[in-house]
Amino acid sequence: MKAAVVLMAYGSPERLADVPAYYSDIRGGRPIPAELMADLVERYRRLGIDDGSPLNAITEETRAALERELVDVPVFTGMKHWAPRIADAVDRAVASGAETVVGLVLAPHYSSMSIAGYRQQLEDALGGRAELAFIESWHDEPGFVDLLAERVRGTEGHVVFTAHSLPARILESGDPYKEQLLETSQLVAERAALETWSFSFQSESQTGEPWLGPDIIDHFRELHGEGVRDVLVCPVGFVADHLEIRWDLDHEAAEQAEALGLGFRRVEMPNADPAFVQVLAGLVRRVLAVPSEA
Ligand code: FEC
Repeated sequence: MKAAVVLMAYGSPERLADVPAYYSDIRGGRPIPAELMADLVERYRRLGIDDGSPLNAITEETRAALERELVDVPVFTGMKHWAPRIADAVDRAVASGAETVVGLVLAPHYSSMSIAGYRQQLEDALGGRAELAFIESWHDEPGFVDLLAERVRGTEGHVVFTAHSLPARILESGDPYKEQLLETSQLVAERAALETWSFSFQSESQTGEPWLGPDIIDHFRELHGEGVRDVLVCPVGFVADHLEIRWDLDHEAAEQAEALGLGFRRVEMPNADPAFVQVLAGLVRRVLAVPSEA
């Protein structure tokens, strides 16, 4: 049976001039207040995207490494909000002769407001042309937990696990997102034998409704009030360096920590680390029921 992988990522504008079209795609056509647009353009400018988009480059590096690892299963990148689109990746997978398409998202936790959207785009594009093997979530994958545990083990700081916030209304429909995030954090903390850790959300958007909290900025204030003096931030809901890491954490959260007199460090992201690529390859092999070579 011939298979191909559609490796899905959020996607990022390639240059500053792309930001309005990219933001419109994220908003699904809903109007964007001018000040929010200006603010986003400024964040990307300060990130230096005209010299290269970190996320798109890392996604390509990860794709190529995964394809080498899988040997005879081609891997095509599909972005949720930028090019190459998920639909283009699906067309290329089908053209490669795949009878089964594996859908794998570079985000470990399921939510109706994140992974379900990737799945919808993939299913619409596939239109029954091949069998779909979609990996819904991999938040408790032992290799992923080990990889994060390696990065926090032995720290003397208080570990703050983080993930992208979502509108709080997701909890009313029994969405597993928050539960899965706490499970990953708990598993990593146990594996690394951490003495002190907590979880907070980050990167909330201004959409006029309540989002899941606590937000990391408020959380730092609480921790400082409790006597914590050093934090090590470990994002569990993202796997690559991008705007939400390099701006929201390395700039905004770090600035807040400095104002409080809190020592701030962040773990390295998995990016295209060979150990992380092994984790992804294991997920694909399992869903295709191909035995691991290891
Ligand atoms: O580096 C980059 O260029 C892209 C960084 C990036 C990642 C990312 C991941 C997630 N998001 C999730 C949910 C939402 C919801 C909204 C929303 C809005 C934005 C905006 C930008 C943006 N997100 Fe994102 N997200 C990234 C970037 N995200 C830019 C728009 C400006 C802003 O609000 O700051 C609100 C949409 C709306 O207004 O309707 C909801 C979730 C993830 C993690 C899972 C995943 O990676 O798919 C959940 C990376």
